[in-house]
Amino acid sequence: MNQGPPAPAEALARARAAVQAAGRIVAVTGAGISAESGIPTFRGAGGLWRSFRPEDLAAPEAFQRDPRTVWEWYAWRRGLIAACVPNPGHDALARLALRQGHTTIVTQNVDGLHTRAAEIQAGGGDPTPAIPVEVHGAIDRDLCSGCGVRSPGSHSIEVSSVETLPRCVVCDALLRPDVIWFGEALETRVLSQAFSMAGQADVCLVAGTSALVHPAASIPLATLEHGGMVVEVNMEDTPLTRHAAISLRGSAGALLPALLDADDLP
Ligand code: BJW
Ligand code: ZN
Repeated sequence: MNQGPPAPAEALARARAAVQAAGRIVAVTGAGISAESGIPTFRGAGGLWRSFRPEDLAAPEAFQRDPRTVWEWYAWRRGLIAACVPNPGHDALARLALRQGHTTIVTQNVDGLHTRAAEIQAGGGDPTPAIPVEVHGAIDRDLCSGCGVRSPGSHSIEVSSVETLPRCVVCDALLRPDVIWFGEALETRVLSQAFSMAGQADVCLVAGTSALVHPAASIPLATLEHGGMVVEVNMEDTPLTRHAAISLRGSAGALLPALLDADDLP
């Protein structure tokens, strides 16, 4: 994988100093942090939206029109994600949250890799401080399209016809993956928690997101309004870059350990 140009040492040193001095930190992550685990991003070269149309797969109207095709895509992604493991970027964030105590991880990702990293890095201890706020849901969970009940998702979904798709045991309506599609509201409690944490943070560390999808893309702005700073880790510029006090260009898997793993950090 192209790791991009090396991050200038001076920017990295400034970012490390900012993290070190911060009382509260919020980390906002996107698909780029899981790219090095083998999970495709959405936009850019090799992104899912290069091969699939979001309006056919990630919209409630698509599910109403053709639930079989939507389930086919999500069953494929569930299998792909289940075979992936957290990478050094997830691990470094989990270690920071576990040792610092005032770090919140907010992720747009539905892949569950932050949670798996938290469990691994906690090493049998309590992973709770590193369990993320998942603003776009979780691909491994089902949501009833009728009564809204949630249940663990299956990995053996028969997608050959609508008749074989999973149904709710309570109301018999079709189940769907418990993720947020375009045009759907994010869960109020979850979104408030994300904005509240960002609004109290001294540093908002934004890693691997194109910062194009709202309202998640606005979460770092709450840190700026509070007087904190944004540190961005990405392979390329995004709409957030002009708001970032420090931009580190390169891969999250290389940069996050370099930024966060140090004996002298909190
Ligand atoms: C690396 C790297 C490496 C690569 N290291 N970096 C305001 C303005 C304009 C539009 C809107 C607006 N407000 C709302 C909208 C509409 C819409 C929207 O934002 N559209 C824009 C795209 C134009 N938003 C919505 O519809 C949202 N709902 C909503 O607003 O509801 C309002 C409402 C209120 C009340 C009642 C009813 C409605 C919902 C958005 C849901 C998004 N869903 C998806 C799919 C989730 C399920 C699934 O996975 O299947 O979420 S779309 C997809 O995009 C997914 C992601 O979470 C999300 C963000 O993508 P992300 O994570 O940023 O990934 P990429 O691929 O875009 O970027 C990867 C980045 O990583 C790149 O920058 C790379 O450079 C970088 N990278 N490798 C570091 N190794
Ligand atoms: Zn139901």
